[in-house]
Amino acid sequence: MRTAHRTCPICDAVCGLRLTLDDAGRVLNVKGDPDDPFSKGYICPKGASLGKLDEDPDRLQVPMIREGDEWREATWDEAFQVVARGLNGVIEAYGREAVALYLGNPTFHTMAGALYRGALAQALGTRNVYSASTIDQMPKHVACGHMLGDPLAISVPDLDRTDYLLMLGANPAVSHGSLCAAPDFRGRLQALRERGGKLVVVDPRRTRTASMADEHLFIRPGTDAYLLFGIVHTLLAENLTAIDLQVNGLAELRRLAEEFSPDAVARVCGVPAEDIVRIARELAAAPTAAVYARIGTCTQEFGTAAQWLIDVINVLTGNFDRPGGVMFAKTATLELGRTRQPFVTGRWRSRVRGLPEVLGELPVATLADEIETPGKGQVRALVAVAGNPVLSAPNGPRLDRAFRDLEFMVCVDPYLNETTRHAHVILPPPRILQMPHYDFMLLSVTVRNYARFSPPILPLEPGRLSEGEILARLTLIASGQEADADPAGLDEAMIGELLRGAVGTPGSPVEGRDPAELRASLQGGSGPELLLDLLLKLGSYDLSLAALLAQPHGVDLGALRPRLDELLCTASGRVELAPPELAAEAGRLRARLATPPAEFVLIGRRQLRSNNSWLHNVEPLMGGSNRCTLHVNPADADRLGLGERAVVRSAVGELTVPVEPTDTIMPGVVSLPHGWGHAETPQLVAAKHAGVNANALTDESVVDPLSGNAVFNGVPVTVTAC
Ligand SMILES: Nc1nc2c(c(=O)[nH]1)N[C@H]1C(S)=C(S)[C@@H](COP(=O)(O)OP(=O)(O)OC[C@H]3O[C@@H](n4cnc5c(=O)[nH]c(N)nc54)[C@H](O)[C@@H]3O)O[C@H]1N2
Ligand SMILES: Nc1nc2c(c(=O)[nH]1)N[C@H]1C(S)=C(S)[C@@H](COP(=O)(O)OP(=O)(O)OC[C@H]3O[C@@H](n4cnc5c(=O)[nH]c(N)nc54)[C@H](O)[C@@H]3O)O[C@H]1N2
Ligand code: SF4
Ligand SMILES: [Mo]
Repeated sequence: MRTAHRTCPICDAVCGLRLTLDDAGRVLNVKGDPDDPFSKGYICPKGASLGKLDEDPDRLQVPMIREGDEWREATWDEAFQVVARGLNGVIEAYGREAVALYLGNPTFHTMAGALYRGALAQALGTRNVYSASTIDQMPKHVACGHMLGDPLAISVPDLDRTDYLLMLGANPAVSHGSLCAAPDFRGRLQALRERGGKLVVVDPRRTRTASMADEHLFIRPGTDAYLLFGIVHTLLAENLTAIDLQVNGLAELRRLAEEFSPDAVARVCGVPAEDIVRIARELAAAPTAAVYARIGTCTQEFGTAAQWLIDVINVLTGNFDRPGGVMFAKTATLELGRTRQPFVTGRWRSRVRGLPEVLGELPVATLADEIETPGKGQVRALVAVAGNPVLSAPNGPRLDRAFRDLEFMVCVDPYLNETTRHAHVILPPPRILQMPHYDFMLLSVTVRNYARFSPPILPLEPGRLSEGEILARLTLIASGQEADADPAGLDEAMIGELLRGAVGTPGSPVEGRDPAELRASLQGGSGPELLLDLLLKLGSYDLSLAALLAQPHGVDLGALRPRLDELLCTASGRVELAPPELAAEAGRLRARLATPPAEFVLIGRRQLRSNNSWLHNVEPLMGGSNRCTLHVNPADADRLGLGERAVVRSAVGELTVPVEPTDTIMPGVVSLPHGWGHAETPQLVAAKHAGVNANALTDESVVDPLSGNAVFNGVPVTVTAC
């Protein structure tokens, strides 16, 4: 028996785990790591099942090649040769735009994903880059980009110090937090209340988080921007502002907020005007306060407007970039991707619908259009890494059909699933325990500054490729090299480029040094580890891979400190409260008031023992409340005469689903979890608990226009008895 430590890679909470393994490398149990200074032993049922997930017999062990309907195992060399032929064939026949790239959610969690996503996109040289960002947080990037100049400058609520937390469209008691890494989020919320603070939750459902709050307010789905404008209106009308930053656009903001009085917005959002006024006053009066919002407010028609108004409120109340308000983490690694160029979107547009590029990506809501619509630039091949868009993207069934017509598709994924079954080649990453782990992305949104590196717990079997090597080889193929090109070549190129940039950057810890000598001093057993060592050495905490290896439980780097000065990069040098792109949303909000509300709207929900589409093959996590049912308010269920099952129809699809009446959901709203719909999967456990694909109902033709983000909440539907 032996003990090993590792960060959990499943959700955003970055919990430290302590695993016990037998001599054969089997996981005997998984517990929270009590010595982790950040998670302090916290673990959830998913983390506790990491061993079962990792040892799932349905995980692919070797590359798979599909010929017609038949799958066969292949060697890595053969698989990469087929990939090279397939991609080069499409590129030669139609050009690089004919290849699309889709990067799924786990590319934000794995080292390989974080380090090679950019290189792979660049090597493919296509504008058809898509990712889970446009079905998740893209509105947040756009709002931060316009207000602060930096789309990656995402603040988090200072959970452990705030006196008042207004939370919209997030359910961290189930999701464990998102764009806010805080292990034991629930415990931190309890602590907030125990120290006399107040928690207010705004959600169309009385969630687990709402039921532990001081106050829960139902809101009509998709209308958060109205509610938030009502709060802004009140803060300005009652002179409750306490702005302590250099801002621009206050007069314009005042003009925009004029028409969104609490009375005017209450009719749309369903939150009573007196509550809106009271919350505005409470936010202003609290010693410190933070407004935090997540997926419920992003995946809606006014997603970007909502993200904008949230930070407007944080600024107006004097809670932006200060302890107890919202703050910015400072990562141990060099902050990459901060170009300090003015933030612009729409540098190119999608071919069919003309949707703007954001952060180098196009909206996944238009991927099917790009595959199906003939003409120059039509997508004919797809590289999909760690994603399951057939279940996760709007109108998934249309993508399911579109993928069938691709001339070539390669997936990097451990499973044969609803998406990867359309691939010609699947390249499986090794087991989770065979991969090193460092949260490049998530450690930029922690509620304390923190770092932790986990070396691989188990060695790779001879001949098995790490995920880093898989992505590096794909990148090399995409850049025109041979199928057997050495992945180390890419790592050296990336290290060289970073070093050359760093030695020439004034103020860098290695300014003026010799790149060759610095390269020689790097340590690490793989490309990703060498890159991590370098990025730590270029960071501002004087850390290295060796230093993190010496602290296997992680290092606490202190409470968050104000640092807007380092991040703000608008042309004016001020926080923009009413940038023109966002200000224009007021007009769209006004226009929308004329549309009569649908009788029923659909929203999603997350489940404690699930994670998007890929944990349903783990037996210990199945059962209990982890079922794909339609939540309906009992009054609605009675009125509609719903029995055990109902038929739900939207503009794009129809589903028959089991009904679960519950008064936790507001009347006029129904909720279906996403990630289900495993009817045709070879994963044996998941197939027994198939459920239906909620995204058969979500409409890919509707997006939040500024970010291109998909709309999963507030989808008009009809519900009838079955
Ligand atoms: N257990 C579990 N954990 C997860 C995941 C999972 O699938 N399962 N997924 C992970 C991922 S990828 C992410 S992005 C995070 C997301 O983390 P969260 O953002 O916390 O996600 P949800 O639990 O879906 O919470 C969204 C809430 O928004 C509410 N909502 C829906 N529509 C509206 C609306 O119009 N307005 C408002 N105010 N609320 C609305 C929903 O009822 C729901 O309670 O969770 C991560 N963690
Ligand atoms: N209706 C509705 N739809 C939603 C949402 C919603 O709230 N409602 N939420 C959206 C959100 S927030 C997100 S993030 C997206 C997620 O969208 P996707 O990222 O497209 O979907 P996932 O289900 O997370 O799929 C992850 C895939 O990665 C694979 N995988 C797991 N671990 C690894 C690994 O280590 N390496 C590799 N290469 N692959 C791995 C899994 O097998 C799975 O196929 O879904 C979105 N879809
Ligand atoms: S909360 Fe998230 S990170 Fe923590 S153990 Fe659970 S799945 Fe893993
Ligand atoms: Mo997500």
